[in-house]
Amino acid sequence: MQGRRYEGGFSFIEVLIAIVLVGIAIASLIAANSSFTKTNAAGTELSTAEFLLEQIKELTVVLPVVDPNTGMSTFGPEAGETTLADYDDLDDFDGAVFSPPINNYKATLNDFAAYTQQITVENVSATNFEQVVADHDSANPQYFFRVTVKVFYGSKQVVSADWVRASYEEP
Ligand SMILES: [Ca+2]
Ligand SMILES: [Ca+2]
Repeated sequence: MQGRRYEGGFSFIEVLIAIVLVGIAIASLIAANSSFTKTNAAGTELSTAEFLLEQIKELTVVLPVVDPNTGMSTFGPEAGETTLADYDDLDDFDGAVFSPPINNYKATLNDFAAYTQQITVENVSATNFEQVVADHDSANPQYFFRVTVKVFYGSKQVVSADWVRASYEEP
């Protein structure tokens, strides 16, 4: 009796089980592929945002912390500095929003128009960089500046980084 079962080939139940197993395998392959695609897209978004953050860092790191002409008398763009091309010190970038983003030569990157760079420059306490103090406070001058750059994809923040720079200019 046992021999006969194998001679007769696969039973209907066996074929059904095989079909179900193959179906499950295909479905999980498709699911794995789609989650890989999603992960990959998130990776591209992250590396693009990090690149755009780095552009701001490279652009501002070569600029003096306070204006070469007016020193600490103005926080933000000086009078007459109305466009990005005029910005010549770090605090000129306080509150700047670039959408489309810019590169380290101040050129607009239209290919990344979905991204936005947002920059904040703040005076921080010399003894605690987490403590924000008044901008260019002449009564209690602080020489440390914290730069925060956030990069958004649409309205979603993708990356954020901050660093501290010091000015040794007289207030
Ligand atoms: Ca300036
Ligand atoms: Ca300035």
